[in-house]
Amino acid sequence: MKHIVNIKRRALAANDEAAATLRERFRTAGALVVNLISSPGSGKTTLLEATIRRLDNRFTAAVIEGDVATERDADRIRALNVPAHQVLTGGACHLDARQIITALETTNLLPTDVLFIENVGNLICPTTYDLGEDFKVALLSTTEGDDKPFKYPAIFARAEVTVITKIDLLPHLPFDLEAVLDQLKTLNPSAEVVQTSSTTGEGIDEWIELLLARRRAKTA
Ligand SMILES: Nc1nc2c(ncn2[C@@H]2O[C@H](COP(=O)(O)OP(=O)(O)OP(=O)(O)O)[C@@H](O)[C@H]2O)c(=O)[nH]1
Ligand SMILES: [Mg+2]
Repeated sequence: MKHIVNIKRRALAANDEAAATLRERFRTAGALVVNLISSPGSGKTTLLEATIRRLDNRFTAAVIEGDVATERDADRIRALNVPAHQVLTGGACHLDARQIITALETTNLLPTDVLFIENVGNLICPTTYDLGEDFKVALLSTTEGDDKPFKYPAIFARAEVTVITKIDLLPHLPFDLEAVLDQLKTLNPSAEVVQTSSTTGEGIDEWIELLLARRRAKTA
């Protein structure tokens, strides 16, 4: 058991080193880098599509997609004329910093104003892997249930921003929005919370403005 713990610690230390290299590279490029983390199907790629469609040249975007299999998510982004690189983990439940370095070497993603990294659909594994990002964004969809922040506290405590997605479905679901907001406040009092619907467009401008403000703060 002690042996396994040591191996995990060494892997995380190696990842931190690669993430520091990435962070410097992103700083030089002037790119805001956002690591999107949520369970499968909560709406990460759809939020990126809705964001790109509504951008109106407010910033340039590029995307790194992480999945166990298929190029489907990268293809969805490329269909909107935004550069995208697909990382295939072949089974691993998270992205690591070395995969991001390889993605940057393989595909022209920089310079860009905002680089989105859509992590592998999973609320647990991606949480501890630094990808050199400016901040993590947790997504929680209304269809997942209103008990999830307290059941998966690590990601909601670490994410500087939580996006509650599929807000258009609220009238049809037993989802206690106030209870979720209370849980988020307990886990991370300073986190920003945005409510979005990629179907109706609700909250997408607020999300874009949040990204713009954070990029301005980074490059000021
Ligand atoms: N009603 C509604 N459906 C949504 C919304 N956002 C996403 N969906 C639907 O949710 C499903 C999953 O969306 P994706 O964006 O593929 O989810 P994902 O988080 O990228 O999934 P993985 O990449 O597999 O982890 C799709 O059928 C979307 O159409 C929304 O705001 N409202
Ligand atoms: Mg996706």
